[in-house]
Amino acid sequence: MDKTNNGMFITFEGPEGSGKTTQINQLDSYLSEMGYSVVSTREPGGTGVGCSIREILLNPDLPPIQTRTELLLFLADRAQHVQEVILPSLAMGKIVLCDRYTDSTVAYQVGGRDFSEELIVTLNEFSSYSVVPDLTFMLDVDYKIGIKRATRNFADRFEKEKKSFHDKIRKKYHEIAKNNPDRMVVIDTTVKSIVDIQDIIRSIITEKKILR
Ligand code: Z5A
Repeated sequence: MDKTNNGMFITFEGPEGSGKTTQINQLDSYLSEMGYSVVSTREPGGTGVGCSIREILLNPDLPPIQTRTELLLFLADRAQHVQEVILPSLAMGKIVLCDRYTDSTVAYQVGGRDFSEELIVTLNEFSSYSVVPDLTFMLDVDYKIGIKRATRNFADRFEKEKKSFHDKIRKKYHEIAKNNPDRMVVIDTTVKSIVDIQDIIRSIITEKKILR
C-alpha cells in the first residue's frame, strides 16, 4: 500500500527481554533532539482499544485463551493501531518507532503456535492495511538472559511458556531476517551494553540514509 507520506516506519522485533523498549526510548530522545518528530508506539497496546486488548492477551491470571482467539486479538489490535496511530503519523511526515509488529505475528503465531505461514502472511497484510516497515531491527538475545531481563517484575502469559516455545520463536525470527535482508538488521544483544547497541542502531540509521 502506498503510505502517501514522507514519514519513516521503523520496527523493533525480537524475543522477550532483548531490549526493544530500552532502545526505542533512547532512539526517540536522540532523534527528537535532532529535531525530528517522533512517535514511539507498541503492539499490542498502541491505542486505547489496544490497551484493553493487551490486558486480555498478557494477563496470566485470566482463564486460558484459545490460540485462534489470541491470534485474532493481536490482529484486531493492529488494525486499530495502523489506522489510529501509524498511518496518520506517517502521513504527517513523522518517524514512527514501533515495539513489535507483523514479524512478531509470524515469529510467535507461526513459530510458536504452529499456524500456517500462508494464513498469517494473509492476515498480517489484512490487519496492517499492507503497511510494511522501512527498516526493522531484530534484537536477538540468548533465552536465559532475555527471560531473566523480561521477568524482572512478574512473568506474563508468554513469558511463562517453556524454553522450547521460545527457541522456536527465535529460530523463526532468524528465518524472517534471512528472507528479508534489505529490511531487517539483526543485532545480538546478549553480551552488548545498552549504550553499544544504541550506537550500532544509530550508525545503521545513518548508513542507510533513511532520514530526510
Ligand atoms: N506477540 C505475539 O505473540 N504476536 C504478535 O503479533 C505481537 C506480540 C505483536 C507482548 O509482550 C507479547 O505479545 C510478546 C509477544 C507477543 N511476548 N511476550 N512476552 P510485551 O510487549 O510485554 O513483551 P516484550 O516486547 O518482550 O517486552 P519486554 O519483556 O519488556 O522486552 P524488551 O522491550 O525487549 O526489553 P526492555 O524492556 O527494553 O528491557 C528489559 C530489561 O532488560 C530492562 O530492565 C532493561 O534495562 C534491561 N536491558 C535491556 N537491554 C539490556 C542490555 N543490553 N544489557 C543488560 N540489560 C539490558
